[in-house]
Amino acid sequence: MTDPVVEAVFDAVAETAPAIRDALPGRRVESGTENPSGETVLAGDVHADKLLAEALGEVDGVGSFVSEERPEAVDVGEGYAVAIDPLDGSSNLRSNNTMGTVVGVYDAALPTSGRDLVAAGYALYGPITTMVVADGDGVREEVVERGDDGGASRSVVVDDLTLPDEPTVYGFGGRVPDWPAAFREYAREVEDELKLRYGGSMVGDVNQVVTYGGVFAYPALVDAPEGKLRLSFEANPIAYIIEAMGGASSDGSGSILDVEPEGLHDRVPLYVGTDRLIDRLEAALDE
Ligand code: FDP
Repeated sequence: MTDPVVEAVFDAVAETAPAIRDALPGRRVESGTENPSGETVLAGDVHADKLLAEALGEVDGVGSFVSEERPEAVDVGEGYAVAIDPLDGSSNLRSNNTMGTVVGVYDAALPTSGRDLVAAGYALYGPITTMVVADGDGVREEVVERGDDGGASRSVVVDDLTLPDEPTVYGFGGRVPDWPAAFREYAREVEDELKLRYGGSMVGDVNQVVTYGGVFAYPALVDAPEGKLRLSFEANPIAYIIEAMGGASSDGSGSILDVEPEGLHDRVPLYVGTDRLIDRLEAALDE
């Protein structure tokens, strides 16, 4: 049975999505601040973070709001810890390309492992606003539309989402010269088998894999063995969704969901997709 708190969390994310989109045109500029990972924050990131903090802070059963843009968790009551990447792929704001909001609902205070997730999802601000939600009932794709009352409506368009049997696409982040040799070799093989789909926002690129099957990676880099993506806000929620769809996730040696974090803003290499492609990746990195 659907957890009513999880439902309320995704209602709040859906209600916020039209306002996040509406505010983007005037917020393509730098905000003048850096986030806890040392990245320049755009005005769009700050605004999305503020709207989501307000909406999620009001959900009964949410105990803390934890954001990629904030150094500490914000205590908002008793219950789940909701971790948010408010505007994933926000460097696409200048070039007007896809972005999204990533959400993880943890039944434990953060930092904790992805095994404590009870649900995860993302909103995708593409030509259509969609939301992919994974919980105890499976994985669904929904379309989010503005409601007559100024809020939003959610309609399920695909129930019981699973990864296609035959993989079609791949998307790998980072610069090729910065990839370790073993990953470069794996990528060369994959290039012969699949089509490149890379747009520079994790949510958009993962949604290509969700739709067509394949593999997405932001790998370990030679000078950044932890890669770029944040475990609690990005990697865990995406790994939870892909595993719930019958796919696999990895940090290079095992499921992302088994990674034990040391800090709230830990980074981790992320490899997700069709299980046999992830098995091959782990074998290639192990050689
Ligand atoms: P962004 O910095 O634009 O927010 O971690 C965030 C992220 O985008 C991911 O969405 C994306 O996959 C990755 O970084 C892109 O990084 P590169 O610009 O280094 O390719």
